[in-house]
Amino acid sequence: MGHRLADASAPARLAAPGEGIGPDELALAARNHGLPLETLRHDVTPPGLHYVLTHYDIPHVPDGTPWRLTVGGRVRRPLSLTPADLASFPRVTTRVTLECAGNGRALLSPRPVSQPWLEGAVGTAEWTGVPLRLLLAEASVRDGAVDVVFTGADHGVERGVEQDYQRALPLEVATGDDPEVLVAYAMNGSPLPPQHGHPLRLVVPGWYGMAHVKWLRDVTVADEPFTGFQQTVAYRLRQRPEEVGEPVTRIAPRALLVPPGFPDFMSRARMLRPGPVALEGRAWSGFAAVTRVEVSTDAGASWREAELGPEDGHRWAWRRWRHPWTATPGTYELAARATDADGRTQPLEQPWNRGGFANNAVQRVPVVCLDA
Ligand SMILES: Nc1nc2c(c(=O)[nH]1)N[C@H]1C(S)=C(S)[C@@H](COP(=O)(O)O)O[C@H]1N2
Ligand SMILES: [Mo]
Repeated sequence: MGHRLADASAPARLAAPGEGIGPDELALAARNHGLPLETLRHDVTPPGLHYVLTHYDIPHVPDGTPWRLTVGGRVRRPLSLTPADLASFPRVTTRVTLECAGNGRALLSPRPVSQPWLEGAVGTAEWTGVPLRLLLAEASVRDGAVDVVFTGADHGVERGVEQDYQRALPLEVATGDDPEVLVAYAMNGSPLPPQHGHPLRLVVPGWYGMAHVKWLRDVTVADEPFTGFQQTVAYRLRQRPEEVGEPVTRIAPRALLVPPGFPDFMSRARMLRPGPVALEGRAWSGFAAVTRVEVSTDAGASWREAELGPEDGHRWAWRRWRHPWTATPGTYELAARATDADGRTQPLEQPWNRGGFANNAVQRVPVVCLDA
């Protein structure tokens, strides 16, 4: 008797009311770690602290493994490039804040059963590589192209569907220069680490993580919209499983606080002593520059303007913000809220969707200020 894959593409499950994180979600959470929020203090996230998300296995690609990036489909000159060939193209370094579309999922109710992110699925790195538009120009895209499909070297099964990890971008995004999409071969000045896509990955500044295909091995220009699992089944905003849904694309604005004071080991509850406290954190948006961050120390009843740090030419990276506060004994709920140049801001209560995507509800940080 043979073994077959179960129900192709059954809808993802929602947790029952009060159902805790199960062993499957724990296994995912232990593989795919978030950014410890105290490390929001770094402008560029040090290696190993950047969040990681991998649907299947991390491919084993030791140094010296032959690797080819093929560029084909509706092009006049198909390419087959080694990582060394890529080094002969112009090199660009861009500081990019990357966030998983599922960040905040585990805080939703009902909770979509998947990688159970709290708020740490974010990190900022300096990515170095070749602008994708130059590779596509070299390959010479033919008329009639609509999508560019990116394939990673990792393979697995998701909801009964066996697949290579694949995502597409519309042609105008793939060939655009704002943002400029990169085929990256370095992170923070070193070759990509295994978990971040060694030897090559896509970087799509301003877009949620799922677009940044790791272990990139093929780029195919297509004359029809791509209908792969990660494009049309996963990563859609839906209320009900049968809806087509809107695609998940750019990163919604979000501010996060560096949790002040010191934590309780088990509960992570924060404690601090009376006196001046510099509330600080980071804010970003994939749509337009962050122009405003407000801070609340009374659970969102009142808000005060935080001081925003300089953009310093890093449009696609998070911005620092700060707000001085003097703590007196008592309990507080801290919150921060970002607004971008298009006027997009963060909701106090999250509008729900089945996949738990693009949850940018305001973070809440309960703190206790002790008696001296
Ligand atoms: N090949 C491949 N690329 C991938 C993924 C994957 O599972 N396989 N996961 C995507 C998702 S959902 C996210 S959030 C980002 C995470 O990138 P990071 O692990 O470098 O932070 O990679 C994206 N690229
Ligand atoms: Mo993700």
